[in-house]
Amino acid sequence: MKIHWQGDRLVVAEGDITRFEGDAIVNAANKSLQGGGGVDGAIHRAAGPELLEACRELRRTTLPDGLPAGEVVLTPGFRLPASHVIHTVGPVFATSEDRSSQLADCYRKALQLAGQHRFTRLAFPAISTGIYGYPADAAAKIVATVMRETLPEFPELTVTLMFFSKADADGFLKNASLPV
Ligand code: AR6
Repeated sequence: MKIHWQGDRLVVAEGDITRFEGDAIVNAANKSLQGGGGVDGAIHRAAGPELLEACRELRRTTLPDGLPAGEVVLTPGFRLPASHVIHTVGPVFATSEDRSSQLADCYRKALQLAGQHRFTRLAFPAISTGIYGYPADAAAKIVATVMRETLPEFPELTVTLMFFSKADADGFLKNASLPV
């Protein structure tokens, strides 16, 4: 599944992000950076205990209070096929407050970090749309906007949006309003 946009630089795929071979995968982590369920748990299991140790080292040094929503931090990928993990924390969905800018920040700052490191292949999961409850249709529109705005700044980067099911990938394509 490909969106022919920006010269095939945005790919929509179905699969397990822990199998992605590239410079980095993005982890939908939580503030503690100590692992969790969902894609975070899968990434920690596949990367091995060295990843948790690297995250603990971040907590001991640069991030004593944890990683705020919308921020990003880089670690090696250890036993993953991907060389690095960009950890980010999506917003917990709330009807009482618009947290779309935090979700946009996760994607934008991950792209910027990848660009700074001259990465060429990066994969994202559907941040916040699982345990954190963000509606997938609203998230799709935010992701599409960030990609449209930010990807042109990093011409060497190819981005894969990795959905866990075909239904999720199809839902994204329906809501994203990107040219197919
Ligand atoms: N590959 C690709 N996508 C996946 C995988 C996988 N291996 N596993 C799950 N997904 P979630 P969140 C999809 O809940 O909503 C953790 O406990 C899943 O189907 O992983 O940001 C953290 O520690 C969904 O579409 O992340 C936090 O506490 C998407 O990934 C909290 O969950 C995101 O679902 C973060 O919640």
